[in-house]
Amino acid sequence: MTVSSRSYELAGKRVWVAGHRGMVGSALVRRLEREGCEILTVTRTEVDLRRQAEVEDWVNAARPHAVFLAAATVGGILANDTRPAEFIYDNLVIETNIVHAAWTARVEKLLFLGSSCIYPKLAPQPMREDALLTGPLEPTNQWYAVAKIAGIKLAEAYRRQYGADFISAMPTNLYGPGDNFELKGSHVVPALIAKTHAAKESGAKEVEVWGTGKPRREFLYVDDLADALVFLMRQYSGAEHVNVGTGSDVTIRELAELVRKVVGFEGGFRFDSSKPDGTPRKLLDVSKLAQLGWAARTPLEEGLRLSYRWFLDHQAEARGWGAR
Ligand code: GFB
Repeated sequence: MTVSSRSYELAGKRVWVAGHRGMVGSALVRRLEREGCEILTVTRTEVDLRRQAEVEDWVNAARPHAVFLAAATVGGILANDTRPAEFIYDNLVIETNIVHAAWTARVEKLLFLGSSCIYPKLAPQPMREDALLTGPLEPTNQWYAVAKIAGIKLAEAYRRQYGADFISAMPTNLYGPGDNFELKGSHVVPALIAKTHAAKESGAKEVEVWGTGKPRREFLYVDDLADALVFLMRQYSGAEHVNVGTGSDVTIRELAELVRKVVGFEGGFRFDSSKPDGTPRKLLDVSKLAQLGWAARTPLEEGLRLSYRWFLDHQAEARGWGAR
C-alpha cells in the first residue's frame, strides 16, 4: 500500500473550521486550541454556506491558510430517508462553494470530511478505501452518500488539475459531546441515550429500538476523530481518501445493552422491525491510517459515559429530548 505523507505545520496559521457549531466542528475547535493556530469561524447568519458569492467574499476577506470542511447537513437513518432533497442539495452546494473558494483564495491545505456511507451497501467488510464506487449504495442514505462521493471527487479533481493540496477523510459513525439528541434527526447513539434516560426517569419498563437490533456499526468518539483530522492535516497529502474508525464494531442490540449499563436503566428493549435497519454492517478498514501512525483511544463504554455526562449537563438546552 502506498501512502503519501509530508509535514504541514498548523502553528501560526489561520485555520478555518467550516461547521464549527456542529459536533465535529466543535470537537475540531477544542482540538485545534492546542496547535498554536488562529482558529477562524463564521456563523450561519453571517455567511450562508449555500450561497457561492457569500462564501467567496468571506474566504477572500478572511484568507485562511488551511480549511477543515466539516459543514454539512447530517442526520440519522430516518432524517436521511425522509429529507433526501436537503441532504443532497445542501451538501453538494456547501462542499462545491467551499472547495472552489479555497482554490481561488490559494488556501494551502483543505481537508474534506465524508462519511462511511459512501461505500456500497454490501461492500466486503471491513471496507477498504478502494471499495468506493464498486457497487450500489444503501438506499436510505444514498442522497447523502452521492453528495459526499462528489466531495471526495472535487478534492481529487482540484488536486489533479490545479495541484491543490486538498485531502479527504471518511469517518465511521460518530458520537460524543455536541451530538443531536432530537429523535427525528438523531443517530442511534444519542437516540438510545435520550430514550433510555427518559425511560429511567419515567419508570417505563421498555425502550423502543428501531429495526431488528442485528445491524453492526462501528462507533468513533468525536474527540478521537478531531485528533485524527489534525493528524491527517499535518501528515497526509495523498489523492485517495483515508478511512477514520476504531477497527471494531458491535450490533445495535449490544450497543443498547451498553447504553443501559451506562445510564443505569433496569428495564428492557423492544425492537421495532417496521423501522429500517439500513446497511447490515458498516466497519471501516483502518489499516491505511494505522500505517500513517494514528489509532483511536477512547473505548466505546468510556465514550458513552462521556456522552451521557454531556447529555445530562446540557439537558436544559433541549427540553423534550428522548420524548416521542
Ligand atoms: O445511527 P443511524 O441512524 O445511522 O442508525 P446509519 C444505525 C442503526 O441503529 C440502524 C438503528 O440500524 C437503526 O435502525 N436504530 C435503533 C436507531 N434505534 C434507533 C433510533 O432510535 N434512532 C436511530 N437513528 N437509529 C447513517 C446515515 O446511517 O449513518 C448517514 O443515515 C450517515 O447518512 C451516518 O452516513 C454515519 O448507520 O444507519
